[in-house]
Amino acid sequence: MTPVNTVSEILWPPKFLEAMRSAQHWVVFTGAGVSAESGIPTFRDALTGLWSNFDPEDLATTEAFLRDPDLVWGWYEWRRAKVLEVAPNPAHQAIAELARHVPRLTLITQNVDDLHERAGSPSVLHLHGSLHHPRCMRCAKALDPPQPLDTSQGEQLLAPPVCVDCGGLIRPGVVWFGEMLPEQALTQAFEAAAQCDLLLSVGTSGVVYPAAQIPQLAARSGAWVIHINPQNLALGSEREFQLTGAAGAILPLLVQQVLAD
Ligand code: BJW
Ligand code: ZN
Repeated sequence: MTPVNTVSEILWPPKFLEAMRSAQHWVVFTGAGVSAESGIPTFRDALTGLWSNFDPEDLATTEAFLRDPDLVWGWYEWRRAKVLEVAPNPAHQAIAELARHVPRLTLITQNVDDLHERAGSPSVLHLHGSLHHPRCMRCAKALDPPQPLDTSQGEQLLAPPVCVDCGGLIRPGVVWFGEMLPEQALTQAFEAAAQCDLLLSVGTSGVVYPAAQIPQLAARSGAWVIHINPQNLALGSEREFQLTGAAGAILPLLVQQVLAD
C-alpha cells in the first residue's frame, strides 16, 4: 500500500520537488476548503440559524427551491452577502501567484464564490456556477444580483425576484443536485485534467460527481496528484501525495518551493 505522506512526516521529498519544478501544465482544482480561512463555511459543515434543521444537500435542489422559494433564496442571498463581506485568503493569493510563475495553469473550482477572481486569478472554470449570477428559472435570462442583504439584521426568509420578461422565478446561478454542469467548463476541465503533468486538489471532500472524477482522470493519465487538506484522504496511486493541513498555510510554502532555485 502507498504510504500516506504528510508535510509533518516528510518535508518536500526530492521527487515531489522535482515533479513540481518540471511540470509544464498544472491544474489547480479547488473546493470549499480553500475559502474556509476567509470565513466561508465548507459545504458539509452543519448549518446554523434559520437553516439549522437542514442538511445543505437538502437545500441545493430544484425541488427544495420550488417547495419553499423564500427559504432557499434567503439562504443563497445570505451566503452571497457573507461572501461579499470577506476577502481572499493566502491560499487564493498563492494560487494566483502560482499562475504568474508556472508555464501553464488551469484553475478549476467547485466553489460558487468569487474569491479566486478577487485574488487575481485571471481565468477560473466554475463547475458549480456562481452565487453572483442569478437567472430566470423559466427563460434563463440573467439578472444583475440584487442589493446584498444586511447580515447584521440576522438570517432572513426572502422572496426571490420575478423575471421582468416572463414572470418566472429568479433562481441562484448555481448547479444543484441532479442538474447538468456547464458543458463548456466541464469539457475544458476534463481536457486539462487528462493533459496536465501535476494536479493540486485543494480543500475538497471529493464526494460530488462528476467533479470528483477530475483528480482521478489526472492520476489515470500519469500526472502527479497532490491533495491539500487537513483531513487524511485515501490515496490511490504511487504518484498521489498528501500535504496535510490548511490550504492557507501550505500553499504559500508550496509557491515558495516552486520559486526557490
Ligand atoms: C480544508 C480546509 C482548509 C476544510 N484548507 N482544506 C450516487 C453516486 C454517484 C453520483 C451520484 C449519486 N447520486 C447522485 C449522484 C450525482 C450527484 C452526486 O455526486 N451526488 C453525491 C453527493 C453522491 N451529482 C450531481 O447531481 C451533479 N450533476 C450530475 O451528476 O448531473 C448528471 C445527472 C443529471 C440528472 C440525474 C443524474 C445525473 C451536480 C452536482 C452539483 C453540486 N452542487 C453543490 C451545490 C452548489 C450550490 C451551493 O453551493 O449551494 O456544489 S453540492 C456541494 O458539494 C457544492 C460543492 O461545490 C460540492 C463539493 O463540495 P466540496 O467543495 O468538496 O466541499 P465539502 O464541504 O464537501 O468539503 C470541504 C473539504 O475541505 C473537506 O475535505 C475539508 O476537510 C476541507 N477543508 N478546511 C484545506 N482550511
Ligand atoms: Zn424569464
